[in-house]
Amino acid sequence: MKQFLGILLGAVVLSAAPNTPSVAEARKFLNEAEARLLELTNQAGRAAWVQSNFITDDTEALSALANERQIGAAVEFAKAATRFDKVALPPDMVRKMKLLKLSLTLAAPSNDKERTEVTRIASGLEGMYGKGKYCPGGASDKTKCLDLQDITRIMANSRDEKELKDVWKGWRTVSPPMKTGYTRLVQLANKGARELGFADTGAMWRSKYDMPPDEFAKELDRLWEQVKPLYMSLHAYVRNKLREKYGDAVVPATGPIPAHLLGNPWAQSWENIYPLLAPKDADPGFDLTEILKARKTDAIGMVKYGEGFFMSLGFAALPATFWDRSLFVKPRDREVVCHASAWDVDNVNDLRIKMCIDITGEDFSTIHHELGHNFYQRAYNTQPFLFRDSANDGFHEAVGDTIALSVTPEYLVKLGFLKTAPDQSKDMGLMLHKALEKVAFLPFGLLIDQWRWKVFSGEITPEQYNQAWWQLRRKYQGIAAPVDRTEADFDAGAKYHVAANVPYMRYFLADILQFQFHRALAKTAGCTEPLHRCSIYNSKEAGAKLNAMLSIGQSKPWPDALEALTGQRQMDASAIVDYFAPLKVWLDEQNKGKPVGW
Ligand code: X8Z
Ligand code: ZN
Repeated sequence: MKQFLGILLGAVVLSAAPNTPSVAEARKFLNEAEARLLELTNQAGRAAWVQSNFITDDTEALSALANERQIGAAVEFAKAATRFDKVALPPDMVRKMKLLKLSLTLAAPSNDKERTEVTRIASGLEGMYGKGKYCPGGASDKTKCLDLQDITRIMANSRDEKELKDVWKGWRTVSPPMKTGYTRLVQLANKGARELGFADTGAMWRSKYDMPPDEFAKELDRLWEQVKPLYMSLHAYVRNKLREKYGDAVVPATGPIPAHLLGNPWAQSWENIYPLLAPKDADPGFDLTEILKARKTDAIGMVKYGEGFFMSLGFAALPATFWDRSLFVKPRDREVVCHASAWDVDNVNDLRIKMCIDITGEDFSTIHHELGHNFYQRAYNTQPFLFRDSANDGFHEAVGDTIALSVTPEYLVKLGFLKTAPDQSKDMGLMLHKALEKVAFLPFGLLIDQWRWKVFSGEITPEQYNQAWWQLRRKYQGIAAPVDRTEADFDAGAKYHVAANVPYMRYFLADILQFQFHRALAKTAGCTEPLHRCSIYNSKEAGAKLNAMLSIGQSKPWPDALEALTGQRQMDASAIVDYFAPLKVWLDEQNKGKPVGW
């Protein structure tokens, strides 16, 4: 059979030989594709901006239409690119052809009706999430309805177990109506992915990392094994402290932690419960939220601090249009998608963020995160269109977080937020606070797409969506739902990125990469302190090094970009492990004689 195939293929190739396209034709094709995709991407970006800033049936329809056109063209170009598969092209053109086939997150089917359907579903799901509210008094009493910002505040600050359980459950009333649409989205997106030659949408997502998709999955296992012991120690310590606070009946000695007690609607990062867990006599003896509030910092003031950090590294100020066009505060009179995001609407310099800023330390970090996207976007804006993206998606998510790691006590002194930096001998608190943000997040970052990949492949069927979701939550995070769940619930849909179909593994990678970046940049900046005390603020050398990596965009495989900054070609969790090494020792001492694991 093999030989037969060989002969057949040979015959096809031979007869096709005279028509083999030339390099010049390939170049012309790429130029046209880039110009057209830039135009359609910008149109879709504008429509999406308006939709997210003003959710109505009409803006949803307009955004869906623009997406349909953009996706339709991208699919056509990806298919047409296969015409050049056998042509010997220069490396940059080979890479562009490859990226054309990989650029989509949602590959709609070529059938017009189905393409319209899937883009409408996608816009609708994001809109449902954005408009989502929990109305404790029932639908009749709208004045009592809580939006996600209200729920986030309650989960961050309340220590009333009943109230926490109520809002935890309440937020999950927004997602069951999404399940039918989501199930259909999975079917249609898979059909589109198959037309492009991928087994399913998950396989398409895993193909974007300059290595075979199976090898990428193995890389993730390797990285997770590197950080797992650290997570286990943190989990055991937190469970024990929560038992002391809420009692044995609520928090089991050896089982998973109930998901409503960790200070966040999804239990994805736990820094808001730091006060319950703080070591005695430890720093931070300061609370960034309180400092910001006491200084009467407003939303724009918070963003200015973020911009100031990037400028201290040598980056140019944000354009005036950034300040005119961004959304910083939740409007009172219309529905918006509050989930924070960063945009470059013309793919050159129309940078914006959209965020319903709260004056908190958590949002101070998120602002740096978002600006990291904007400064990255601007750094690669002179690349050809197909190279205007990050080295891999984890890089995009890591840049702003890397900067936020430099928000050290010494930096806060420079801003005038603190009179003096606390003594290093009391740093366990500082490190624990950071671990509640970064180490707690690792298994969450990993599991969302473990779930979605199986959903796309069909290994998890719609009848098993919720049960499989909680199995993974238990397996990786060691947490459990505080109330019984059934398949009438759709808890995955209560997370933005599932409703909005945004891949999530990027955040797991970013959690690892940002420490690798921070370690390299701190060295460049000449810092000899422990890593958690290093700030690259004001270091033009570190800024130049960072910019060298950012400006590569996606023009090279990601190991080249990583090497430009760190000298390493592999993602390496030793940086995060080293950063928290003293904390690990301390946690293990606290956990002595107590159960670890679940
Ligand atoms: O979605 C985000 C950013 C926008 S790209 C705010 N993050 C993830 C999340 O909120 O779930 C940042 C950390 C993880
Ligand atoms: Zn981001």
